[in-house]
Formats: sequence, structure tokens, C-alpha cells
Amino acid sequence: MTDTTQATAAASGASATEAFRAKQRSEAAVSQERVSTLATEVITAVHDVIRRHKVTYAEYDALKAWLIGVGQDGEWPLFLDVWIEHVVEEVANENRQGSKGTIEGPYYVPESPRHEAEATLPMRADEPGTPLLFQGQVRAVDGTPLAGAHVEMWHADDDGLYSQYAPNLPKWNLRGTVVADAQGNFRIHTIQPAPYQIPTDGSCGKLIAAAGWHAWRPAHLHVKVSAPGHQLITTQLYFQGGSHVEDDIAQAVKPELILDPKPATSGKGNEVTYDFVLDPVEV
Ligand code: MBD
Ligand code: FE
Repeated sequence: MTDTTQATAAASGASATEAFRAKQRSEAAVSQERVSTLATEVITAVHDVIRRHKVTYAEYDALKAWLIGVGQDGEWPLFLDVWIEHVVEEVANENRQGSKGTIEGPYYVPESPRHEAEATLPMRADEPGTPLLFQGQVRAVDGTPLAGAHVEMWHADDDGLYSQYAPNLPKWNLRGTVVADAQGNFRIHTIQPAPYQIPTDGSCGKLIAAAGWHAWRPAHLHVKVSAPGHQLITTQLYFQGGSHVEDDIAQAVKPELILDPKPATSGKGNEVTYDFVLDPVEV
């Protein structure tokens, strides 16, 4: 989606905006009553902050300039997914019995090519990074294996870059849909991703610098797991002891989502087993 040689905030922001428009989960109308309630409460919460902190015109103008910049950089998807989405996910999935989910983030691309139950994610011949075998089973909450479940994985490379959002990466690099076998089992060969740094050259980076925060997410594998008749899980998996597992800027780490890979029995890199348990669709 971008043809510059450097990954820039504006280029990945434009891609994320375009991708969001293409895959928007729902266009269901939100009722006037609901819009009025939520908008009134958000605006009132901002008024309260202004009064409590005696916000000045200089600060109001800085905010206005920054908000304009977020739009110009196409960084609304990034901003919302980093600072807001984790609470939406918490509320949406609070009643699930099965595996924990977490935020989707801005870099999912639907309809990645399908692969057999044991597969290597598409990667460059010389793809840098420690090889990782991620294997497990998809089951229903009652323990029934879910034959043919889809395990869609996408993740950053060893430089923390996502294909289709950074230049010069093959289209489906480190993205794929693995179809579980008749027992719901899958074995995905990939590489361990690097921690991800929020682009520092855009408006989100400006906020982070101005507030003296850090810009990092821990290394993570994104996964969506689905099977007919079951609720789709969107989640991420992290690595025990990795940088920023304890202070993810997107607040999307949960203890259940931390992997502890061991040296692979093949002698090549690491391996880890992780099972997914899907809730039935709500009736
Ligand atoms: C990411 O890779 C990500 O997963 C989130 C949530 C935000 C920014 C970058
Ligand atoms: Fe990510």
C-alpha cells in the first residue's frame, strides 16, 4: 500500500485508515438516544477535566492543533486502538467462558491466504528472527475438538514491521490463515516477532514525546480463531520476560496470554503449545 523506502507514520496511517474502512465490523445504525447519551457523557467528562485542571487557552490550542494533526496523519486508527480499544474489548467479552481475547490493533488484513494444519507462514528466504513453532488445538468450551477451525495469524517481523503497512515487504509476509485438522490441531512455523514501537514521527509519537511516555508494545503474535457456530476470538500472545510485557502502551497484555516457549525438539529455534477454547454463538 506504500511505495516509499522508509516506514512513515503518514504512510502506515493512510494504510490503516483505508484498511479500517474496508473491514469495518458493523455499519449497524446506532440509535439517536444512544448517541445522545454517550456523546453527552464524553463531552461532559472533558468539561470536568478542563474545570478541575484549569485548562488554559494555550493548552486548548495545543489540543486543537494536535487533533487536527491526528486526522492529517491518518493516525486515528492507531490512536484509538492504542489508547481506547482495550476497554471496548474488556466490555465486549466480559461474559466469555473460553480463551481470553485482547485488542485487534490497526494492522489486521482480512482474507489472508489459507494453509494446511501444519504450515510455515509466508516469509522471505532470509527472514531474520528466531524460528518459532506455535502449535495447539482449537476446542469448544465443552471440550469438543473443532475440526477445520481457522487460525489466522499476523505479526511484525524482526524489525517490528508489518507487511502491507511498511514498504518493501512481500504482501502476505508473516500473515496466513491456517486450517486446523480433523482433531482441531494446528502447527504454525514462523519467527518470533520483535517489540513494536509506535511511529515516532506522527501525531501519536508527538503526544508520547510531549507527555514523556514510552512508545513500545511488547513483541506479540496476533491471532483470530474462528469456527462455525462459535464466537470468533481476536487475541494476541506475548513472550514471558520480553521487554514491555509489564508496561504495554496499549494495555493489552493479560496473564493468560503470555507464552513461555522452550527450545524446539527439532533443534531449530523455540516451540510452544497453546490451545484456544471458543464459546458457542449467543442465542
Ligand atoms: C500494533 O502492532 C498493535 O498491535 C497495536 C494494538 C497498536 C499499534 C501497533
Ligand atoms: Fe500488533
